[in-house]
Amino acid sequence: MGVLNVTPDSFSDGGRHFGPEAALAQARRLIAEGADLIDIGGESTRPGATPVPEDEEIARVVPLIAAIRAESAIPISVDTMKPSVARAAVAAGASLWNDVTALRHSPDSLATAAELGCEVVLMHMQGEPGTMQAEPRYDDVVAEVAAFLADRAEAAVAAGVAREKIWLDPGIGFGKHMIRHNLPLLAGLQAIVALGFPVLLGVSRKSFIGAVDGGKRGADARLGGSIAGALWGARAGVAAVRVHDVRETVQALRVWAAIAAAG
Ligand code: HH2
Repeated sequence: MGVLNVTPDSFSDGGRHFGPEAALAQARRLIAEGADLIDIGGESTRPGATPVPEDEEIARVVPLIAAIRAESAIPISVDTMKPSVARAAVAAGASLWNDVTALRHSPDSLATAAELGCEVVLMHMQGEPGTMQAEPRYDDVVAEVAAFLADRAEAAVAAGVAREKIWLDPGIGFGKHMIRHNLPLLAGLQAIVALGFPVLLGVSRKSFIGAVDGGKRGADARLGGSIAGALWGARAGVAAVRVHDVRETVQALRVWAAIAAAG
């Protein structure tokens, strides 16, 4: 899954693809580099990001989805917590709703997902985007994230979302201490995969990579760690990895798979 943020302030690529021309050019690049899916977001989830009104978010993502759909059949997901944005995105050609709140943001979220009939990613987050990194706490991060995701999947099914449309995501970096929570959660990823749904993993350019690497270097200097995370996820059986650097990740996954197949 290639990431395309049409925001001025995303932590990883903020502002770079903000204009319509630049965004479409980046979508073409992600497709050419081997993405199987493009995730389009119009509101940053990083702590301190400015909230985006829904009409503005729709104006950012919908024309881009329509423009990609006009020239490519690649599946498109929309990264939003707002049901109205998901609805507009699906009408424009998106087939997956990627919701970092696991359909908890609005009282309409569950019913809208059921009505749209699209695939949904239910992601784990402790707290709210603005404050989630203030003081995250877990007794057993793997068990708590797994229990939350199982619970949200059941809530979605109870609301009418088809079981086979559901993806789960442990939400690396969302309400998790960089080292004490993200690393054990990644180490225990198989417990999330064992829940029986396809798992999406997003580690690309995240801060914990900088923390492990001992420095405060920026998001651009985290490619090696991002690839390590993607390969770790593949080994644990995740169905997709959400990445900014598609070409390098595809190559790494192809080499890993070729070696595995030769054994
Ligand atoms: N991470 C980010 C945003 N959306 N969605 C899922 N399902 N999983 C993730 O790990 C995930 C996500 C954060 O990364 P990015 O989009 O680069 O930054 P921002 O939220 O600042 O736009």
